[in-house]
Amino acid sequence: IGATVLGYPRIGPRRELKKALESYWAGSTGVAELEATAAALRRSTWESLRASGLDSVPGNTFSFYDHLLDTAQLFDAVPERYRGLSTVDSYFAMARGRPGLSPLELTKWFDTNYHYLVPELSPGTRFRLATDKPLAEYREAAGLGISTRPVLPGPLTFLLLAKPSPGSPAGFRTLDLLDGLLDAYAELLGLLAAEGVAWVQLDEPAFVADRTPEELRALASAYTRLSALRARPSILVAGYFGRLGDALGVLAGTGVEGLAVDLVSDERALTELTAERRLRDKTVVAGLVDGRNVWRTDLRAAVRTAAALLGSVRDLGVSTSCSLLHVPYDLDAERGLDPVVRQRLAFAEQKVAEVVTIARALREGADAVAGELAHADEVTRLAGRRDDQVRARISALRPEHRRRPGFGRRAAAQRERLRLPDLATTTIGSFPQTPEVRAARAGLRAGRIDEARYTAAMRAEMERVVRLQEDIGLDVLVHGEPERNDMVQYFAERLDGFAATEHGWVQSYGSRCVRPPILHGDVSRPRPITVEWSTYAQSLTDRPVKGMLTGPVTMLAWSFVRTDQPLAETADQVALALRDEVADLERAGLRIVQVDEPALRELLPPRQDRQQEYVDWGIAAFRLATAGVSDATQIHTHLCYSEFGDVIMAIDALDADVTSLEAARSNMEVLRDLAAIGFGRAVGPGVYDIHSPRVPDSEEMRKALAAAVAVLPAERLWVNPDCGLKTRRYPEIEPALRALVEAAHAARQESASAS
Ligand code: THG
Ligand code: ZN
Repeated sequence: IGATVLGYPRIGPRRELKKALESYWAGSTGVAELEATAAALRRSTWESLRASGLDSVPGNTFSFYDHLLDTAQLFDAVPERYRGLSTVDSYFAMARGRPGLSPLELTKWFDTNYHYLVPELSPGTRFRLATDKPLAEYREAAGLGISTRPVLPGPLTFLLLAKPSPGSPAGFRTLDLLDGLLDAYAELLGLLAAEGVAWVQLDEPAFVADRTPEELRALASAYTRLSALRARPSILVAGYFGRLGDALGVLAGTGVEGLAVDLVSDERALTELTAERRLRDKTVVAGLVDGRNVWRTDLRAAVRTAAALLGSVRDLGVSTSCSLLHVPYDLDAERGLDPVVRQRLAFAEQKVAEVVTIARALREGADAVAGELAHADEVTRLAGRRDDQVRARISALRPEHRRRPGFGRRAAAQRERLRLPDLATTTIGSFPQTPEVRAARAGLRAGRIDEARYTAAMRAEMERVVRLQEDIGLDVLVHGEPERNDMVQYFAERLDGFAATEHGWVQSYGSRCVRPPILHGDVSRPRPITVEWSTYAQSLTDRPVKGMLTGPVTMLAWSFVRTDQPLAETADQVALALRDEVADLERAGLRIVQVDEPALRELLPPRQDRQQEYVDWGIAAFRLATAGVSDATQIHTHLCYSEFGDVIMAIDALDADVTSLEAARSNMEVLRDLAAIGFGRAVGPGVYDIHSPRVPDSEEMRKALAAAVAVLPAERLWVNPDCGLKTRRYPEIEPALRALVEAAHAARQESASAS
C-alpha cells in the first residue's frame, strides 16, 4: 500500500459542496448542477492526492451528506417511512426530514465534532445492494487514470452505530442482523473484485472502545467469513481514534490482508503492535500523522517508529491516524495567521505531504528527505508562546480555588437574593439570529459600519429580546447573544493564545461546518469579554439576567488544542481566564452566571481506563472557572447531545447550582439517572425539543413537567427548552415559549395543591 491516507475532506476547499447542497435544497438548482459540483470535487481530490505522491488513493470518501447514511442506502437499510421516494429524495429525507417525515437521528461520530446519521434497523431489515456508489466512484476515478481503494464503514461498526427502529421487539439488537449484512458486503466485494479493485478499506473504529466478548466474537467471525470469499479485493481493516486492544489479536487471527492502526492517539498502540506476532503475515498501515489535529509531525520520530515496526510486519504502509475529514484543507489558503504559529501547522494537504515524506524515508533512506526532516526538527521544537504570569498563577493554585461551600448554604443565600418561584422559567441563552443581526456583524467585519453603529444595533436587539422575554413572562432572562457567531469562536477570538483561520472549515454535519480555533499558546484574557453586553441587558430589567460563558472543556473540545503540554494544564489556563470573566460579571451586578459545557460528554475517552483521568481534569477546570463567586451568585451550566449516562457522576461533580439538560426527546430519562445517584442540586430538564421546527403545546410540556416533578422536588426544578434557540425562527419560538410559561404555571399550581 505504501503511502496513503485513510480519508479526505469532501465539503470542498471553499465549501463548494455546502453551497451546492443549500442551493439545491432551496430549489434554485437541480440534481444535475449538484452532481456536477460533486464530480468536480471528487476529481480534484483524487488528482491532488495522486499528484502529491500517495501510492494508494482512498476512494468512496465523497458523500453528499454523511458516509453512514450512504452506507445505509447502499445496503437498503431504509426505514419504511422513506420508501416510495426517489433515491435522491429518500436520501435527503433521511438526512433532513420533510414535512410530516422526521429525519434520522444525528449523533456524534466517536469523540470528534463530526455527526453522523444513525441508521434505524429492525428484525425485518433485509440488506441488499441498492446502489452502486462505491463501484461508480471507483469507475469514475479509473476513468481519470487513478485506481482508488474504496473506503466503507465495516459491517460491525455499521451495526454497532445503528439503533433498533422504534417499535422493534424488546431484546432485538442490531448485531442480530450480521449474517444478512455480510451477504450484502460479500456481494459488494465480489463486484469490486470483478471491476479490478485491488484493496478495499473497511473502517472499524467501534473497536477502539471497550467491547464485550460477544462483540469481539462477532468481529472474528465476520472477518473470517469475508476473508474466506474467493472473489474479493485484499481487505484493509482500519481501527482509529484509539488503540485496538483485544480487537487487534482478533483481526490478526483472521484472513484479512491488512490492518490500519492509529499510532497517534494512544501511546500504548505501538507496544500492542510489536507484541502481536501474527502481524508478520500482514500488511500494517501505520497511522503516524495525526489526522485530527493541525500540528506538523515530528517526522524523524515518525520514521523511527515506522522503522521499529519493519521487522514485525510483512509489509509496512504509512498513513494518517484517521481520515483527514476532521482538519481543514490547506494551510496555504490562510493569509492572516501569525507566522510563528503558522510554521508549526499542517492541514490536510500538508499532512499528505508528510505521509509521503515518511514513506520515502523508509524506502530510500533518511538522506533522500534530509531537508524535510531537518525542517520538521526545527518547527516541531517550537513550543507555544509562554506567559509567565499565567504560569505563576497556575502554580499558585490550591484546592480551595476549586471548591465552593455546600449547596445547601448557597441555595439559601440565592433564594434570599433571587426570590424565584419553584419551577422557574428560563431559556438556554441564544435567541434566533435574524438577518439584521447577521448583517450587522458582517458589516462590522467588512468595515461597512463602525463600532458605534454596531453597538447600537446589538443593544437594540438585546432590548427587543429582553422586552419579549418580559412579555412572555419568563423568570430569568438572557441577552440573546446576537454578538456571537459561534459560542467557541467568539471567546477564542478574544483570548490570547488562540488563533482563528479564514478558510479552516471542517464539516460538522451535512452542509454545516465550523472553523475550530487553534489553541497554540498560553491562554489569557487581555480584557473583559462579555461584561458590557450583559451589564447593558441587566440594566433594562429588574428580573435577573444570566451572564453567559462557554466552559473550559467545550473550549478545548471544539478547538485544535496544543499537544506540547498536558490537556489538563491547557484547560486550567482557559479556566483561569473564564474565572476572571465570571468575577467581573459578578462585580458588575449579574446575579446568575451560566457556564456552558455542551461538549462534556464528547471528550470522554473511548476506553474506560482513560476516562477517570479526563473527568478529573475536566471537572477541575470547570470548578476553577466557577468557584470564585460568593454563595449568593448562582452558577448555571448547560449540557446537551444526550447520552448523559456515561458522565452522570461528572455532572454531579461539576457542582453547578443549576444544570440544564437535553431531555425532551429521551422523555426525562436523564432525571431518573440523576435521582438514582442522589443528585442534590437543581436541574432544568429541557421540556421542548428545539432541534425540530415543530411547536409543542403547553399540555405536552405540562406532562413532561409532571414526569419531572415525580422524580425531583419542584423547588429543585427549572423549566427551559432543550438547547439554545439560535437555529430557530421567531414564529416558532415565540408561541413555544408562551406555552412553556403556561405549562410551568400549571405545574406550579398542581404541585402546590398536591402538597
Ligand atoms: N459550535 C461549535 N461546534 C459545535 C456546535 C457549535 N459542535 C456541535 C454542534 N454545535 C454542531 N452543530 C452545528 C450547528 C450549526 C452550525 C455548525 C455546527 C452552523 N455553521 C454555519 C454553517 O455551516 O453555515 C457556519 C457558522 C459560522 O459562520 O461560524 O450553522 O455550535 N464550534
Ligand atoms: Zn444545548
